[in-house]
Amino acid sequence: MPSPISEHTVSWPDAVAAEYVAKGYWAGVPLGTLLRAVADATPDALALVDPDAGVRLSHRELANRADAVAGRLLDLGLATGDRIVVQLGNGWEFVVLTIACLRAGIVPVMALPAHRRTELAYLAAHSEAAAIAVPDRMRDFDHQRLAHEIDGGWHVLVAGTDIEPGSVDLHAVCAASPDPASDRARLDAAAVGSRDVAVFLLSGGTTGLPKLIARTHDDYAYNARRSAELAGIDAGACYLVSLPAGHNFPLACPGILGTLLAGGRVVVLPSPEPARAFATIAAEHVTHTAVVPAVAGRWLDHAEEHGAEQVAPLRVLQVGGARLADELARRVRPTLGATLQQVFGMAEGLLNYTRLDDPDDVICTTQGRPMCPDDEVRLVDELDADVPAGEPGALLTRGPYTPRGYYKAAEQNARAFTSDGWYRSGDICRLVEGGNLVVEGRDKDMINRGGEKISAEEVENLVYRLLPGVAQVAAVAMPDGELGERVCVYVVPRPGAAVTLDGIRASMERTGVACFKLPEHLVLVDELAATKVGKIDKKALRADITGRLGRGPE
Ligand code: OOB
Repeated sequence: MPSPISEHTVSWPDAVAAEYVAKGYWAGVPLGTLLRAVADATPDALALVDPDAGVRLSHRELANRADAVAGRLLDLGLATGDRIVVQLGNGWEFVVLTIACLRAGIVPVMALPAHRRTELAYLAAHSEAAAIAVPDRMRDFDHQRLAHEIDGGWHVLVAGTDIEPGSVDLHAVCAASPDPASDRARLDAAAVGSRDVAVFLLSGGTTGLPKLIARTHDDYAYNARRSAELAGIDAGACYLVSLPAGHNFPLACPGILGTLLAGGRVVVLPSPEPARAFATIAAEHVTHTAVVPAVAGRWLDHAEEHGAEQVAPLRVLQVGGARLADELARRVRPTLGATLQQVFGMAEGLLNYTRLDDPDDVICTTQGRPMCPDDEVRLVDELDADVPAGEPGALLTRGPYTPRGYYKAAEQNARAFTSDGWYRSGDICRLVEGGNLVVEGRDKDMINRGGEKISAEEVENLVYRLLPGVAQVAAVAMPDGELGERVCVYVVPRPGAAVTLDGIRASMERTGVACFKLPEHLVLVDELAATKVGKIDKKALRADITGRLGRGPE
């Protein structure tokens, strides 16, 4: 039996929770019920489009499908409170399954398509998952095989055409039901509370493996609804998902959930490749979408080369996940004709947005301000004392959609949260006019590769474990024109050992790790720079690699 989720979560203090309810942030209604109500209000409006699969569902059809799926998951033996690892590509099945889970109170653990054995085995064990949902194959990788090999003692739900014995056919699970009314009655009776956990998001992570962030129905519904307001999403909006849908940004900022809650429609594409994305924006009249800075750059170049007629319907381009260069920001409106919205967010909660009617300077040079009047933000020095106004400091935050701790992680919580519940985001920010934040850097040991977060410690642990010829290793961010940063490893080899980049990458690939974590540059050294207290001096290493790259190939 999996342990009840509530035994391992950290809740908001009662008095604080009561205030969030009184102020209307927490609606007291589970997400699945909120979505069902939208379907009742605008049943015939289009809700979900998957051009690759030729699927177009109205709000009523989507809600009925989700209820049918929820019922079939319960029939399989899953129960309210159980966990299911969701590792699907961007397709209609992801959306239907996620809503089904919200309805039944089964908690999706949002894995990424890039995850491999190491990450999935950990997520399975840590969340005590009862099931996993995967594609049969994706980009030449056999996800179904791996899901069985991990042997989580779990149900393996497979989307695709090649369903092996022992797998559950996800398309059969997602088929329309002959009796939507009774599916619905069964789920309306499901015991899902608004303070219960709705989804598990993965932390970008600075420790060995990603931590699970338990987002409740109340806090996540607010996250999605308020984001929709600030992005100008209403029933007429059409939101394009092209980033991996399990990320917080495309899932609920406002993303899929915020758009559906507003009665709008969602279009899913497998990737943000510009030619396809532009054609889809034209064909489906997409009004809103979200990308990371690296993708924004590719879209701007594409529009400059091929024209921007196709993106005429696009009103708002949200960009977040990593720092957007001011120069790129300034090209968005003139080139794409859309309003830029900078989003500085985190799966742990706090979301900062530039407002659509902010002056261009604010939109182009800041990462916006907190979305909720009761988001608390402090910028502090090494001793946790507030820095003077306008000075850079480490960002701490609390608020109605920022949980007070990670799931089942007491030890990390002691480091990542203060004793009075502030989350240490690890970002170094400056407060500028109008309450806006500018992200200046970070004090966490993480590499931000085009918006995908990689824990340096995780890479280092893998290298130590897999390569006996390595005496010492340090993973650092190496600046990159295209992705912002890539993983670089500094290695002190053992005497006589030959350590190569290819060797490191091959060992990591063999053991099964998300491809984006593989180092892309190796520097062999005799010793690693150390700080006064004897720790590896990452700052010096980052400066060193920046200098080496500036000097060109050796
Ligand atoms: C988003 O969420 P995560 O959890 O993948 O990563 C959070 C971290 C932040 O702490 C910060 O270091 C970085 O990503 N970040 C940004 C940024 N947005 C996120 N750094 C600079 N400028 C920005 N605009 O990345 C995320 C979650 C929800 C919405 C948008 C992004």
